[in-house]
Order: sequence, then structure tokens, then C-alpha cells
Amino acid sequence: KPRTCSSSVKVLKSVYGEVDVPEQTLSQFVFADAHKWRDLPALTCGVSGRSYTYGMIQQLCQRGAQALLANTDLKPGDRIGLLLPNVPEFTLAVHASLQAGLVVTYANPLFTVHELTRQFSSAKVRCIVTVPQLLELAQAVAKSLPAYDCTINVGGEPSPQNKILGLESLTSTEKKVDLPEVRSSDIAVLPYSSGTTGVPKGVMLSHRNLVVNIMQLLHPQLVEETDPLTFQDVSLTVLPFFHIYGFNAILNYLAKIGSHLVSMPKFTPQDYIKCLLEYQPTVLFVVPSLLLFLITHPEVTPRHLASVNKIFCGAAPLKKGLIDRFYEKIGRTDCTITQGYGMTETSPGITITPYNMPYSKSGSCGRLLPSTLARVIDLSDGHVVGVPNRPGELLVKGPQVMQGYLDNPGATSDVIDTHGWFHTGDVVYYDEDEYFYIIDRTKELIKVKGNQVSPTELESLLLEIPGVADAAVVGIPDSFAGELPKAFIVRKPGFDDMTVDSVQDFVTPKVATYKKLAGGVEFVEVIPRNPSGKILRNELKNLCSQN
Ligand code: 4UW
Repeated sequence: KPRTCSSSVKVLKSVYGEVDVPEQTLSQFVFADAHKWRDLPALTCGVSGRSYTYGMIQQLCQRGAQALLANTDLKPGDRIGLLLPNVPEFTLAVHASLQAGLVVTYANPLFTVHELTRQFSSAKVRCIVTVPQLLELAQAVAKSLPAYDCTINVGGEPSPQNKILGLESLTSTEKKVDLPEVRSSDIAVLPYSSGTTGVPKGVMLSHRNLVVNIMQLLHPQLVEETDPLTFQDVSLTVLPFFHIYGFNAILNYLAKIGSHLVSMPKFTPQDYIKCLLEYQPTVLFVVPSLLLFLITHPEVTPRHLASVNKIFCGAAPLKKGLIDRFYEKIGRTDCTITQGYGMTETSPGITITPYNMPYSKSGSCGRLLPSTLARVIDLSDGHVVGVPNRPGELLVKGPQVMQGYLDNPGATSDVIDTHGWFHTGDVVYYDEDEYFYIIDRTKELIKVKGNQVSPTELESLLLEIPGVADAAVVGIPDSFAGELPKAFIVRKPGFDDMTVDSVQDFVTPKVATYKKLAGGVEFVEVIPRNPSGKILRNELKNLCSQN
């Protein structure tokens, strides 16, 4: 039954008004001004130093798009799967594919064969783009993809007999191929998100969704209030491009304004500290656990952060205390910390903090982006709260909201109600000035250092262990990671010798590192459930906090 709520109630409108949306594809929009900074660096790998100017990126994307259509069996509308670390070539793979009319899904390169196969087969991926270090993994996944055509090996050797093509040879010459007409309403990307419940699902984001969200950030009044970035800024990020924050709020956003982005394929304290000194970034993109690293790591000193004057943080709650500690660490307060809040399903931005936000509102995730509407509904009766400072679930409406979950109308109608409101599953309140504060989640989602972990996915895995009668996974608070997954298990009779280690040994090799049961495993008599069988996760969380 589709969710709904009464419509005769107060709706919050963005104080910034509306944005006009150009009818452009993501690539047209992002590179519209690229000629202005053609010879300036766009992307640099902070570790290897490999760098591309805006001019190179544009040329390589166009050649890549033509080659994709000329040298493979791919047709516009087909899906391409990116299995890439944070390398500058990520942008080439994305925009070449989009210009060829392909639909892009991207996955965490730490995923196991099992996790990747699930995503890429759900998305009906026909071509995988990867790097030599991950080629074997890509080939193992390719075997299970019914519509598979080929793999593109970035920075590696082609192997035509195995249908492995090299990016460099594909883009070395121009091909005479007409690129298809792509509409702004076409689906551009399919990131995977577990949303409010269940396993990860393909989130259908159109070109317009992604373009709008960048336009919302570039709204003139908002720009004035957020201390805008310019083409002269140098940003440093280690946050994944295969997550919506890195993908649209960093990679595409910075390309639109002609900024220089220094990225790192993998986080190590030494590399991060080296990049701070070597590139002197003016901007850092972080999640709270990375900010905590900057605050607590003894080798990060105010000197390392001297060039930084803006920090963007999102994907998990940023507490006021952390902001204060950061200013204490650097010994100055002239570095803006902007907090954004949003979701994969909203491309991702919903709110942002203005840089002149009063100190008393520290910890707020800001105000609604332009063209965004919100209401907050009571958790028990679903009625609109309608007044400030009272918590409830946040519902939003706006042009950045996804088109739905791929091949899953049921899951879509679970989150987008009959009046078009998107139910975020986040518990929030807003104050008298319409600043929002995220205080909890009603949804199952666990966030480990900003990464999504689906309890359902881990529970299905646990139920595969012989001797497990029932299982539930919840997120428990962790001062560094934000949350960690913890499992509760009911053993079948006769399996009393099942140990915590044997459960961990079963799960660990089957999941990406951040999904490990690092919060622990506990054996219980029964998993608390409501009469319809839904796990009462709060009871389990309370059990943890009592221990
Ligand atoms: N405070 C508290 C936050 C916050 C938060 C997200 O993995 P997803 O689907 O998506 C993201 C998106 C991050 C993001 C959005 C907008 C933005 O400007 C920015 O850059 C600064 C980053 O993580 O997870 C969505 C869920 O993550 C939680 C919340 O529960 C949300 O539903 N979340 N941002 N600032 N919690």
C-alpha cells in the first residue's frame, strides 16, 4: 500500500526561492565553461602526480564516447559498470559513457565478487571499466553477467581475444561516429543505496536530477552566503567518487566551476599528510571521521592545514564539539566549515549551511536548497508537526529527487508517497529560522565512516551459516567510525558450540572491509520482532547501550 499523509499542512519552502534548470545533459552542463580553463589542471592523482587539464578531459571524453560506440557492441541506453578507485580517469569513464548515451553504475572497488555480481547483474551491466589491479576481480564478475560484452582496462594492456580493451588505445584517435542525442530526462547514473530498508537498490538519477543539484548549489543568493569556490581553489579529497557525495557534490560540481581537484586512490595518513603539504589545498572535502583524523593525528599540525580556508563535510552527523575541536587544533576560526546533508536518492543535496551561520546553530546541517520543499511528520501518527523544534521524519520534494528504484516499483512507492513526497527515514527538527538538525534515523541504514551498510544484506549472509536460526544487525555508536555493525544471533538447537570467531570468519571474506561485524557478535535467545515480523532494532540498540 503506498504511503501517504494528509496534504493540508504546513510546507517549508527554501528561503532561497527557485532555480532555473537548463535542458542540458550532465556532460554538457559540467563542461559548458571548460574552454575558459582549458589549460588549467582539472584532476590530479595526489599519489602518482598524474594530471589532466580541462582541455585534455574534454578531448578524451569525446574520443572515448566515439570509441565506445565504434569498437564495442554497446548501444545507447546500455549499462556500463565502473570498478575504479579514486583515479582521475574516473571522470573520463563517466563522461565518455554518458556522451555515448550509456547509463553508468559505479561500485566500491573493495567489494567482493559476490557484492559486485549482485550490483552489476541487477543493473544489467554490459561493460566493466577497471584498472589492472582489479582486472581479475572484474573478469570473475563478468562471467556471471548475461549481457556482458567487454572490459576496459584503464592504464593496462588490451587483450582482444578476451574482449579486454585499453582506454589509451581507445582514445588515441578520433573515430567518425555520431554521438546519440541524450535527453536531460534520460537516466544518467544508477548508484546503489539501501534507502530506508532492505538490500541496496539501483537509484535512477536522471541527467536533470544531477544538473539541478549542482544548479541548486550555484544559486546566486546561496553562493553569496556559502563563500563560493572558484577556479582558483585547489581541493583535496580521498572521499570515493563511487559514492554520491564524491560523484556529484565533488567531482561534477568542481568540474563545473573549473576548480582543480587532487584526489587520492586510497587513504593512508602518510599520503594524506604528504598531499596537504605538496598541493597546499584551499579546500578539503571530508566526512566526520576524516575531520576527527585531522584533529587527533599527532603528525597533522596547524602548518599542514595553513592553506585550507574551506571544509565541506557531510554523509554523517557532524557534532558541534568536533567543529570546536578543529578550530582549537588549527588555532584560528577563519576556515569555513560547511555542512551538507542529503542522500543518494536526492542527487545528493537537500540542505546546506551558509558560511555566516550563527555560532549558536553550530551542528545544524543548514537550510533547504533552492527549489526544495520539506515537511516533518510525527513518528507515531504521521501527522505533520508544523512547528519548529519538534522532531519527526523529514519528507522532501524537489527536482533533485530520484526517478525511483530500478525495476522496483514497490520499493519506490515505499519512499515516494502518492503526493510526491520523498520519505527520507531521517529524524530531524528545524528551528525558528528553518535551520535543520538531524537527530536520528527511522530507517535501518548503518553508516560506517559515511559508507552505507545495509543490515538486511548482512542478515541474509548470517542466515546462510548452518546453525543460525535468526539474526539481526544494528549500528552501534563508535567515536571514530560513527557507527559499527553488530550482529545478534539465535543459534539452532545443537549448535551451542558456534563461536563469535566462527561467525566473523564466515562474514569477513564475503564483504567489503567496512561492512565487517566490527561492532561485535552476540548470541541471544530471541530476536525481538513486532507482530508482523519486523525486527525491533531499537530494542537491540538499547540492549547494547545497557551493556
Ligand atoms: N548529517 C547527518 C549529515 C548527513 C547525514 C547524510 O550514502 P547516502 O545515501 O548519501 C550521503 C550523502 C552525503 C552528502 C549529501 C549532501 C552534501 O552536500 C554532501 O556534501 C557536503 C554530502 O551520505 O546516505 C544518506 C544518509 O546519510 C545520513 C542520513 O541518514 C542520510 O539519509 N547523512 N548527510 N550532514 N546525517
